[in-house]
Amino acid sequence: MTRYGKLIGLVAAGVLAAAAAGAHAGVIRLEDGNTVALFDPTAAALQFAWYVDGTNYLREQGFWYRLDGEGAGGEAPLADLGLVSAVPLDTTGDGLDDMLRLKYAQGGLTVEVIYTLVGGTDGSGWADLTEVIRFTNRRTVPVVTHFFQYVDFDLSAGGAADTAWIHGGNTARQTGDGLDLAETVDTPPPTQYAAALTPEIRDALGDGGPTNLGLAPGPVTGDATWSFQWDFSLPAGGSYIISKDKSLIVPEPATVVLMGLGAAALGLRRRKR
Ligand SMILES: [Ca+2]
Ligand SMILES: [Ca+2]
Ligand SMILES: [Ca+2]
Repeated sequence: MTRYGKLIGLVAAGVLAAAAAGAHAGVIRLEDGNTVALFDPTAAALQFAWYVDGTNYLREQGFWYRLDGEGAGGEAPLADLGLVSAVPLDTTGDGLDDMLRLKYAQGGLTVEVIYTLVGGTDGSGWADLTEVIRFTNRRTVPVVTHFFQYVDFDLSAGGAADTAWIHGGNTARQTGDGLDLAETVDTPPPTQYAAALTPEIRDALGDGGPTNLGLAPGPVTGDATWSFQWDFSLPAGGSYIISKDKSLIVPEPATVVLMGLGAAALGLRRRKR
């Protein structure tokens, strides 16, 4: 290799390394048992991966907000409020972070998000993620808030054959390829909600105008997504807390074993014949 060739090689390697670091800048990884969750606190797709037993089932989960009388009138990703801090924590003492505390703030309005990830044993196909969102208004006037959670899971291959629906006014369900996902809002139930095929809801949140989800429980089948919307007035000096739990269940190993036994029995019968 010529001197110039070497130089170009070194520069190219440096550029690639910098690009790789840039792509991963700010990414926070939570891990527990059989599960890994990846977050980018400054992106609209705040959580962009959720692996259970080595397979990623999440394309995007993010929060959006609209404040009456502020901004351009449409919804903005939570990151637009301004990230103050992002602190991963290891609460189980195994050396792996399993909790993430995020804090966003703007002009006396603070939004804190706390994620807690709990995995199952390897191969169990079970994992759980809880989210607590706390709003605090330190302004001297009330803040009329519209807050959205947008979720795009892909359970079947490419997410093309999933079914999603909202039931009981507070639970989102999604199934596909034998997988079962449930997200329950423990408190308070959303004011509005929708299940729809991608990219309908995501486009509405990003279109610059005010969006209200109405009550559209589905079911929808295809590349399914869903969204919850909370409408509330945060009094001066007041706070508001949303608490949610999401769990993903792959068919239980016991079921798989029984299916395997059934297939073996069938094979035995065939051989006897
Ligand atoms: Ca841990
Ligand atoms: Ca909108
Ligand atoms: Ca999807």
